[in-house]
Amino acid sequence: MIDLHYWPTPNGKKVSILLEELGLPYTVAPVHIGRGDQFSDDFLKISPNNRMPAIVDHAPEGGGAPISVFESGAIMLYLAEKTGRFLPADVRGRYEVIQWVIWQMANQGPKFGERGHFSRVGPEAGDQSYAQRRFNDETHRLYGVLNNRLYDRPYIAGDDYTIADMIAYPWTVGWQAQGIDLEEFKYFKRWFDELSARPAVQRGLAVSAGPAEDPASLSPEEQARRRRLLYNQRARPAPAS
Ligand SMILES: N[C@@H](CCC(=O)N[C@@H](CS)C(=O)NCC(=O)O)C(=O)O
Repeated sequence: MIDLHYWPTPNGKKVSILLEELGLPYTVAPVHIGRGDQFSDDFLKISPNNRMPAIVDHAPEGGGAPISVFESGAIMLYLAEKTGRFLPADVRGRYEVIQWVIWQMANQGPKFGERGHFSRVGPEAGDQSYAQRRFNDETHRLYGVLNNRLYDRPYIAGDDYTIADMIAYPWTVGWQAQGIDLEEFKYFKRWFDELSARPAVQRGLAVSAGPAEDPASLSPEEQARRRRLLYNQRARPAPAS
């Protein structure tokens, strides 16, 4: 059995989609990031960067103690290796996939994430126009990278659907809010429509972490507390020796 430490964001949904595609049994352990669950001592033991997703595999290959993995790219690789699926075994095919998994982790995820951040910050943070333009442009550029990649192959790593597709897809579900015109990226759109129609992708996207909360129901004080918690993080002190 696998514990999925999860909150329903694009990074969390990468892993729920893969688990659904694999048909592996898992239980969801909610990490309510607005309330600050990611800072609990127990969670930091498995995810020292105070970010979800993370997994704990209670039945790892070869037996022994449970294995925990944080960082969604590492989790995708771990689950693909464990099951021998969605990651080719030959060196060429394998590194086609791995380089796109790392592309997602180093480019698409962070840049799209910062685009979202700078589009949300309020006027109290001052003029954000430079940062907004920078990350809107990067987002547009990265859609172009995907579109050009998908021009002459059905999936990101080639002929087969792999974890490279599953890791990039959830960040594109918000294309409209990201200011993207799908007519400009028709090869991307073909891929996006195909993945969106997969039942396991739909199940993975729908995985919840409990009843949805209406942000408007939060008091202004609670909203401000949550913004500080998420937007003003600084180093945690090391334990005393
Ligand atoms: N590179 C990480 C990013 C994970 C990440 O940024 N998770 C966010 C939610 S999407 C989080 O846990 N945020 C909590 C916080 O900012 O304290 C991964 O891909 O796993």
